[in-house]
Amino acid sequence: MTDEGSKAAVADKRSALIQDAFAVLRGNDLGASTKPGPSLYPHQWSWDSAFIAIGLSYENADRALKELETLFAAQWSDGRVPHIVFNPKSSDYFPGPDRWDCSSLSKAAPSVPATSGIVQPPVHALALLRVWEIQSKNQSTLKSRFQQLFPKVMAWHRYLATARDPEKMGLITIYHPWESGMDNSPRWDEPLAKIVVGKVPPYERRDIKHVADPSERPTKSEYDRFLWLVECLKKAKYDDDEIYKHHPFLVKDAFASAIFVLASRALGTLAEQLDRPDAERKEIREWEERSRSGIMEHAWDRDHKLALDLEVNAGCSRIAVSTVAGLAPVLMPDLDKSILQIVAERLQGHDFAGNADSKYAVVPSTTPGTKGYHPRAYWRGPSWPVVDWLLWFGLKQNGCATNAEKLRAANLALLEQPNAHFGEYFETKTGTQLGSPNQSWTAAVLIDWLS
Ligand code: 2M8
Repeated sequence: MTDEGSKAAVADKRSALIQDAFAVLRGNDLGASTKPGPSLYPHQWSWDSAFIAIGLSYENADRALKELETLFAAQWSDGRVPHIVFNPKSSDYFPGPDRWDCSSLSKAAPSVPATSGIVQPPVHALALLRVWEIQSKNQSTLKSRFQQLFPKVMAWHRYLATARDPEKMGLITIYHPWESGMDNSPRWDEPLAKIVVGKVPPYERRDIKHVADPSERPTKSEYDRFLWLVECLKKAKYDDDEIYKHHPFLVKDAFASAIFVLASRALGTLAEQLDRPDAERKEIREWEERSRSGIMEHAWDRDHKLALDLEVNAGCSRIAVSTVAGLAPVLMPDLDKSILQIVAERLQGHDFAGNADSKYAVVPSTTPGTKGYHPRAYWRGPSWPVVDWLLWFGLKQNGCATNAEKLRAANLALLEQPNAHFGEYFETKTGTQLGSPNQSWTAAVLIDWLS
């Protein structure tokens, strides 16, 4: 085949893949929101919907905004955005709305729709800005919808900057591994091991019925801990002050905090575009700056060359585990050049994308060989394309175009494999698709990468 011919073949293959990705999003469409996966995840998930909105915005701005509007319609009156908004038509997920019991325990929770009582990483402002930019030609028509969403996203950031950071360290405290989005990461093994599990009401797991190999999912003992933490949050009636007094799992999440920096920058840009008052812009700048310094001062570990999480209940000591979350500084815009160089080298090095055993130069969720590493288990080793998308975005915005392109190319090669099926995650050694196939956020980031 000539050069021209092979270029055209690649272009054809990619445009077919984009169409397949849109078909995944349509297949998971619940009408006004999108489920993360066809059967494993039947409700709306907070950070999934942000990525999904980005993907949708290439085809349908109205539907992309609807995705975020639906999520924010379920926002609590204290500003928190719940990690799950339950789809009343599905009962095939555990823990469901009855187990969370939010609206009867907390006045801040909406009674309809039913939601969970915890949060996920705050990528939403970044998504909103991307939708705004992707739809640059339709901004005047769409502006009023952005104006309506804006104060809700402000309230969300304010909640995180206050209730979730009472120490004003610039680092967001999470109450549950599910809040990190990296549920079963070895990042949480140490704090979880210290928890004395009390009486957990009986339960039946649904997740293990929906995956080919249940051993890839969290173990029974991990699930008991997850559910015990839910019981503790219920006992505190989801009240942040109460939770802070006694909760057995309080961790300053470095990755979520870096996302907060990135998202606050995006929110600031939107504030300008939407002519928001100066006082709001100032508040946003303060959030960004406080978290930026907090990460470098408290989480950045010079010896490990990684940002580490802090265990509040252990005097804010650092949890030294080598996972993808340690690369968090790269998500912060205008990162100091010397730190950027260190993090970019770490990212491309043997602990991460440069691992000699990997089939594609994608980033493992946990460094191979680390205590708690498992090549096929949930957040313990496999690579998540959506996380690589965030790292790619961080590299790009910090001027590391070549490294960013390497990461994008590796992910595209992975996702173009005939058996990739828009997998939720992938084994790095073999490139095997794991978890749920047709995962919405994988389709969404592929659309963004190829559009
Ligand atoms: C996974 O989390 C849920 C609990 O929230 C689960 O395991 O059931 C995580 O990968 C999380 O980051 C993601 O948002 C969710 C849906 O894709 O699945």
